[in-house]
Amino acid sequence: MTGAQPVDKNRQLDAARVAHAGTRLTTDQGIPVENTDNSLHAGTRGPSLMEDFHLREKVMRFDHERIPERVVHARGSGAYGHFRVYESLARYTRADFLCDPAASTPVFVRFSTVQGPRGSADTVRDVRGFATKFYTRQGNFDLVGNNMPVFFIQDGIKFPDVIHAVKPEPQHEMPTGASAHDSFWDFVSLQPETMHHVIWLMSDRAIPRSFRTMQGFGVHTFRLVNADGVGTLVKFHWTPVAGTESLVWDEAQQIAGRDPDFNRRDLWNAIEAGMGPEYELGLQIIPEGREFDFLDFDLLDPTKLVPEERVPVTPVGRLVLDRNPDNFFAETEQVAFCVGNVVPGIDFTDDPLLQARLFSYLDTQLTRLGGPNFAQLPVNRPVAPVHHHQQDGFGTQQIPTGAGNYHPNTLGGGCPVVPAADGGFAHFPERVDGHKVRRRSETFADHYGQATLFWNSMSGWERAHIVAAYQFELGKVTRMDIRERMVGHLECVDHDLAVAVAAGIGVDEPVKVTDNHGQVSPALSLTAHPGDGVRGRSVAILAGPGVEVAGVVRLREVLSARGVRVDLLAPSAGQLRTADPDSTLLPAATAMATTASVLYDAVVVAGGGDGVAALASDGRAAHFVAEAYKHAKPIGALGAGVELLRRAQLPGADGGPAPDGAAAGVVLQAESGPASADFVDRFVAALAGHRYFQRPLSTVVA
Ligand code: HDE
Repeated sequence: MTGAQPVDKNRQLDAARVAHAGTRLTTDQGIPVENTDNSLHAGTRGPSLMEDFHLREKVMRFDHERIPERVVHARGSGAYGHFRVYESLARYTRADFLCDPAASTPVFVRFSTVQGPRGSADTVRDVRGFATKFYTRQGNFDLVGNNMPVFFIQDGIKFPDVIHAVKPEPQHEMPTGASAHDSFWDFVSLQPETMHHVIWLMSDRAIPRSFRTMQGFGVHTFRLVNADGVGTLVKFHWTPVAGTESLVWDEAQQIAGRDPDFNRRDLWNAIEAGMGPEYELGLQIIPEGREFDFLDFDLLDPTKLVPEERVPVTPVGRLVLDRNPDNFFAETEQVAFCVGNVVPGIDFTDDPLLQARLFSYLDTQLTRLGGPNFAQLPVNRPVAPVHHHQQDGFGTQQIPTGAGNYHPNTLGGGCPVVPAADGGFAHFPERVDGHKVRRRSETFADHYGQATLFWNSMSGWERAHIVAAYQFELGKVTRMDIRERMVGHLECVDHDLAVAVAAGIGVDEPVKVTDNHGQVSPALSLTAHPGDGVRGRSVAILAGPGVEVAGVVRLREVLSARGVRVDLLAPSAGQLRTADPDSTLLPAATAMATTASVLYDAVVVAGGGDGVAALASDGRAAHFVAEAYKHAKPIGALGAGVELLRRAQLPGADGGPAPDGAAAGVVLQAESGPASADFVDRFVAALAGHRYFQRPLSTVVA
């Protein structure tokens, strides 16, 4: 402990907040401006004058608005929140914020994609960053993780290679926000250690429905150290309270065009609606003495996870995100995460990827944020007091006072002091010896076993999506030798997987060379984390003029009360004419043309003969329903609304024999009138189920 009192990060930020309400326009120097619409020129048609300091300052400031974007993770969205540990973890760590269940630690979290630039779409197939800055009383702790528990490479020296390969190709800077191109797969096919992470990337984990519904992982093995100096190895896990949910690929691609800000908007809106996301922090705890218990992989190898069935995840605390930033640039863009920001009680391991990161994050901020004083930016500033003899440089915002800017000193009263005992960060005195070598450990040698474990642990629909993703990505690779090499690697993962992928990309069926080890880790499936209901989902109610109000109102009430966003969509915007006397009960409708089924989690067709006839005569409504069905989403229909499902040609909706699974997630009420309690219950249950991949064709098109 530093002895510091807790400081509210939000209050600290007040010092930097500027409000313009009631103010007058000035220059940067505070000089009142007389006119900002016309530059100063000699005569109304004459040349501009050099002395126009307002023009020159205004344009100069504009010219320099951009700073270099992050070389990776450029596209991001941030939010503030707080974290609290459930019970003291003093047994394992002396990190104050992990030992005090009464302490609420302020945090800033930034979610991101990796490949695309700042303005790229949210829903591309990619890894998502999940970086958390804890402003603890002992200084900042940055947990800079991803939404997948493993990484592409084992050694940080390969990071520039994997990133060059996945980023747009240098000759033409294409493609944006995609790994489906030659250079990525060329690299991957030559670097077998990538196989485990790549199969995660081909899974639906790479297209999360929302930042609210994805897991986070610290990836590396870290070390906690308690007050007695005893170390414990840990893996960090974030588990979303809302459950793990993803989009389907066809939908993700469409959203990239319809609403490239889909995930960012979802996070912002959820927080504005008071329904910010929550995540549970969990630890896989491995005593130092058990480091070598895992004979099939090395805890220092970041391409490997520790199966939860072998070391369970212990829930230790909860993170809540509840406040949007005031300004995107000042906060979300300027936040600087550094893997080396750890507090006493949290330490590193010799994972060679982690070790390289310890250099990179500090270094990259110099270019991105223009100098060494980035820790003084409001979003980066610790709530713990900061005192040292580091000084000067671009953009310093502090005014050090007094003498003695060195240590030791007497001119400054010896301050700031380094106390002989207590408190300071002491690195874990791990014993190290060995020869200087550029070689990987033999214990890092297996590149396929955990890719097989992941494949074995998937449900049927998850496997179908993985095969389709490999086919899509490799199908875009122009070089046949790269496709063939990849099928060779997949054969080492699983024969059926390799055969299925090869069949879609024009590569000969591979000869069986490997026996699948048959091991499974159920926790790896998306289905393992079902979440806590329907909060945060969105439902479109389709209605036309002549809609039966009674059907819609109750459903809307129940859904809204459960935190579901309900939008009324109609052929044209505005107040709908209704079949009932009380039309005021309906909100103004949004025009269907301005939105799409891919932007909703579910759709309900309202009843009322005239209304449904109007919808049926507008091709968009049937398309809306058919597309939602294809994407395996819950569908409801009330009274005459059932007719639209027939128009949309949903399997079985014409009254004929329904193929197996066709009715899954489809909730109907044949009678007109109010939505019955039974209908509402069944629809809410269907909505909680999220997707119905047992429907015929859905896994193929998705
Ligand atoms: Fe990063 N990474 N990374 N990374 N990373 C950056 O830092 C780097 C790695 C991750 O929202 C950069 O400030 C190297 C693993 C996230 O601001 C840069 C290596 C994991 C973010 C950098 C890795 C990550 C970054 C770019 C291999 C998951 C976004 C700008 C040794 C555990 C943080 C910046 C934010 C950002 C380097 C590997 C996650 C260049 C050299 C493994 C979430 O410093």
